[in-house]
Amino acid sequence: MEPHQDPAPKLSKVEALKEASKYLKVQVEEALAADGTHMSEDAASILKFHGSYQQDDRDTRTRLKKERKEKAFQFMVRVRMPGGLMTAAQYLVCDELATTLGNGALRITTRQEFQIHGVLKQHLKPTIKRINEALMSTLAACGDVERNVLFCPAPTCDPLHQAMHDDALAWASHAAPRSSSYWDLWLDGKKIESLPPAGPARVHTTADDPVEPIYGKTYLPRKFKTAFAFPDDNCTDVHANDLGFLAIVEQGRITGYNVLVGGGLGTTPSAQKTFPFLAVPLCFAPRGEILDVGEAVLKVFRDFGNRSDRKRARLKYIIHDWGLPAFRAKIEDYLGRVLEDPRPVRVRDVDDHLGWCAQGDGKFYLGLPIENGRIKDAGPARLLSGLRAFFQKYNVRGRLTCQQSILLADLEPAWKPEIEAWMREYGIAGVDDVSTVRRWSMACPALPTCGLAVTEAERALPGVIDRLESALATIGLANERLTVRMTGCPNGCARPYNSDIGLVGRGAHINSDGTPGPGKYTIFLGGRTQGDRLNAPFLDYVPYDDIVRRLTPVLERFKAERDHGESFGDFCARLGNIALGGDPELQD
Ligand code: SRM
Ligand code: SF4
Repeated sequence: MEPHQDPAPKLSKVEALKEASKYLKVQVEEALAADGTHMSEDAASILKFHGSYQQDDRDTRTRLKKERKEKAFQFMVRVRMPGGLMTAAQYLVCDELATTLGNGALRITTRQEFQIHGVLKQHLKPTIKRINEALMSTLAACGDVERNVLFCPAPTCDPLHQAMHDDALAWASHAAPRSSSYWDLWLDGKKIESLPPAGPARVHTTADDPVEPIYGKTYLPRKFKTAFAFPDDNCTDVHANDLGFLAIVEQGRITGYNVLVGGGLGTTPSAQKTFPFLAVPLCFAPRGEILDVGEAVLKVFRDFGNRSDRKRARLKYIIHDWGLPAFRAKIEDYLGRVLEDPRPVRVRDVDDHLGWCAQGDGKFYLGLPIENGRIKDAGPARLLSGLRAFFQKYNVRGRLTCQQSILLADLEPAWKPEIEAWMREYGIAGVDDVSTVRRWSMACPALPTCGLAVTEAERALPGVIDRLESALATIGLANERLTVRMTGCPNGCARPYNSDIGLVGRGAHINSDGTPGPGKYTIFLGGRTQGDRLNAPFLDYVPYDDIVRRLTPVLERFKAERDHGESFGDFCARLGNIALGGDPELQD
């Protein structure tokens, strides 16, 4: 279909709010000046652009309602960290804020950021201010803008990692909002840049705005996500992003990138117009042209994305509705030149960067698995205290991965015994202490913080993994690499739709005391660990306690019938979910 716009679409409410915010300011300024524990929905909508979500503690919701009290309002603050990079000092600031003004835990996200939950309204400003003083930011960690830019966090000293680091940071700067509202609201007008200043727009169109030349007054129709990846290490899950840069490596250096477009996983099962989609190759761009091509993609999304129906306001729907050739023609139109065809390259593998790894400069980095990204003290496992002690002692860099783990960089070989003693002292698990299936699993936060959660995820997945570990050991698959990803609703925050086994919250379960229980899940099978194939629904509304029982026969068949070297996801995709005992009604 040719590109077209609905002649007179009724704009969604958020569009009017963005316009009225005067570049992201008015409603938040008023809300911060007012008393009270929370802000209006309108102000909370604009607050997202500043990196914070208004939430409430859902564990106490039913009780408080019965007692006719207001919800336990609190805010989640997301710290933007391109590539998950941080210094020891920055880690310690996040730890201090989580401990003093948050709920006592830090949460590594699937997009290489920290989230601090449980911040009260009166503590929002000191929290965000402190983050900026440590040369980090929360600007655009959420909202209808380019989000945190992902790239390989491995601190490997080679020209490839350095080139990707430079390119990704250049893009992150270029795509950052330019309005000064952020500094006015949180830093009393004192500008602190955590990224290099953005510079002028490069792809000029008549719609360019003097304050926000890329975004304009109403920013993007919806969130927009970018990742950089290597074909032999897709650790950023590049295909799940609106915009992907897949490195083309020739004679030991990155000459450019295959530009991928249209990835996005959010879906509403009751609305057929929504679906998960993996990014497809658009073109090849030499290194020097990625800012132009990226900006053209952002601007086409800005100008043609759906601003009346937020459920359909992602780049993937433009590409689906127009077709890739028409989309590519529009990008060429914005750029004023013809694009080169993509190179015949696809992702081949993923490295989670865990364990001791040589950096290439005589030093090592240590990748620690953090179950579901939650850094907290729990009984003998004192991860929060342990990492604090580590960064107080060693002034080295840290990195966050898209698998919700942390890398400790720049370690001298001679430090290994004392670091291993530190891990024992604080009960911190190394990669050899966790099973393969736990290592490759992820869950989103879901209850009690996420306002959209239907079921548990982060608090429920460890129990599923316990049972899966024993099933896999019995079947003889204990060392099999397969990704298990659970979310508390179909929005896909832990990227369940391209994993080997996806568990997506579908039906709420209410305990006798009125609190929500683990719930029922849709099981998806047949994705790929490499992240470049969607899985398909296998069974729907499976009660939490039945998940592993329903998976066991499929795992047994895999063990008995797999082709040589075949992965679990490939096996499921080859046989199809109906042949594996799946519900035929769920298949298209
Ligand atoms: Fe997400 C909304 C958590 C990565 C798709 N996501 C939310 C909110 C903010 C709920 C809300 O809107 O009120 C969740 C906050 C929960 C909490 O209490 O912390 C939330 N999303 C997360 C995180 C923390 C999950 C995690 O386990 O780490 C991830 C934060 C990443 C970051 O640092 O920015 C997170 N979210 C993702 C991803 C994965 C990715 O980007 O690689 C996706 C799928 C990819 C995509 O965007 O399509 C994702 N989140 C969504 C959606 C569905 C969007 C859509 O197009 O339909 C929503 C709902 C929405 O935006 O309305 C959402
Ligand atoms: Fe919340 Fe759903 Fe995202 Fe989980 S997948 S964090 S429940 S929006």
